[in-house]
Amino acid sequence: MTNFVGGRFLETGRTFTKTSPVDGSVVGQVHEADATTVDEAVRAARAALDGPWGRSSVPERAALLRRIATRVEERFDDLVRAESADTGKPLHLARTLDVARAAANFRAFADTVAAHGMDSFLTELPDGRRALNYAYDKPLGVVAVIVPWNLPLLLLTWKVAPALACGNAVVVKPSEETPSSAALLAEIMAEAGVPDGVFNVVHGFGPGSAGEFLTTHPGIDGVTFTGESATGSAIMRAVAPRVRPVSFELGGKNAALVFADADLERTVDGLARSVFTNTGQVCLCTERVYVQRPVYDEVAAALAKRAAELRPGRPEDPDTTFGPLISTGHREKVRSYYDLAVREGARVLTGGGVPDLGEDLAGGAWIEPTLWTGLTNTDRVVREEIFGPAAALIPFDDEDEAVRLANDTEYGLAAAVWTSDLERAHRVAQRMRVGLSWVNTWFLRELRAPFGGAGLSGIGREGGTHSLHFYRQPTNVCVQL
Ligand code: NAD
Ligand code: 6OD
Repeated sequence: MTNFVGGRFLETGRTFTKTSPVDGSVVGQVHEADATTVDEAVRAARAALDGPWGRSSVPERAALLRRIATRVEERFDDLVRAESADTGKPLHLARTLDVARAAANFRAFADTVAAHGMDSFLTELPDGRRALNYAYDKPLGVVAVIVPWNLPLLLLTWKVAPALACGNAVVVKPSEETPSSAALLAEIMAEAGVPDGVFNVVHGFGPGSAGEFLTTHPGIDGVTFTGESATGSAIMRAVAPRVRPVSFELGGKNAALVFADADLERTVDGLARSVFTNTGQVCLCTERVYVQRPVYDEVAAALAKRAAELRPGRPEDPDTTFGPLISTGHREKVRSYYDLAVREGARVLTGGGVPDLGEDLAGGAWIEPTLWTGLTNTDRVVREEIFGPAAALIPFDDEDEAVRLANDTEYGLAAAVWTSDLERAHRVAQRMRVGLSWVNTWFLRELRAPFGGAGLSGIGREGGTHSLHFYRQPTNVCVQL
């Protein structure tokens, strides 16, 4: 896999090996961008902004985004295979979640930008002077886009689509764990007619590699980042000397609140999805399940049954419902939390270890879906983000206690409230200190709604016009009449 700079596919002479988390086999060699390559990418982006792209109109850009979406759909199966090869996720998940959303992201932001107007004011001063004030939108400029490995294409396009819609040029750094779909997207961009330099891809790692070279480059005008909170903090420090804006979607330690009046079948179904989807590697996944005491045992038993029914296996097997973690390195982190939970006094309801899936998959990053009881909010496994298929079930007695427990975290990304009491649903959803509260559902997305987090979970909001706020610089023009 090569870098994509100024419309050219670039080898760098230094490669790293991407391996499959399914069985440890080689997926491919990736050309790591050095400081010179990153510099070329930033310069190519700047040159694009100084050329015709910098004067492009909103209808032209909206049409381009729709062409990209169409091309994504035409190369749908290639993208599904690439995404699944890097992550090990079941093909059907890559199809229905990741790649479907990539096309949807481009269409959604084509619509959003086309419908978006600008502020204007007729100013009338007491001394009789009158003026027309309007806000003229300019792009932010050269935007660094840095994304993680869990939903690689979904998260990358969620940023690139609004950035291009607003007329920016981007330098994208995908995760070192998931270079393949970004490499394919570079081909798609060229095929769709995106001008040279508008979309650039540099591969590599974070510190001492492409990530750091990009965030410390003086030519970037802002950074949009999705990943760990600690990485966000490092990126803030990197851009601080030049005071560049950042947009951050960071980690989570999301709570589900299950009230005794909930439809329990639907609730357990939703909980199973929210704890185990993508092997728990979605920032929105539930890792804390607070259950009202009268239904606690019933919910715990039903959820454990759902965990036991998950079927690990190769991504192309239609019966597979559960993939591996992203890497054996990440598995070590998740496993250390499994061990810590036991030391902290957890009762392991199900899972808790590494499964034996036979010789064929022995080189993979497999882990068991896991549920614990017996933990409290003071335990580290209940406070720190694990980013794996594991959750602690904790009982509560009344609404106030549930809200207090759920909000007792430094994170603030998402919550899910399960209840059939309409007033309670709204009341509790609004009391959650998060960017997004779901009621009786999970990961149901409206792409125009604000998306983001409070506290350690991020800075800013994405989605619809909220994304436009980061990627545009409104300039006030005041005309005396
Ligand atoms: P990560 O922070 O380790 O890496 C994310 C990206 O940042 C990668 O491309 C990596 O190479 C790069 N990077 C790492 N250090 C860097 C540095 N010092 N400078 C510049 N770039 C650097 O995150 P990850 O392990 O890839 O992803 C998992 C994390 O992402 C979890 O914490 C998860 O909650 C979070 N996440 C959040 C959201 C959200 O929307 N809030 C979405 C997905 C994932
Ligand atoms: O759905 C989205 O738009 C989004 N940003 C999801 C993030 C998922 C985190 O892993």
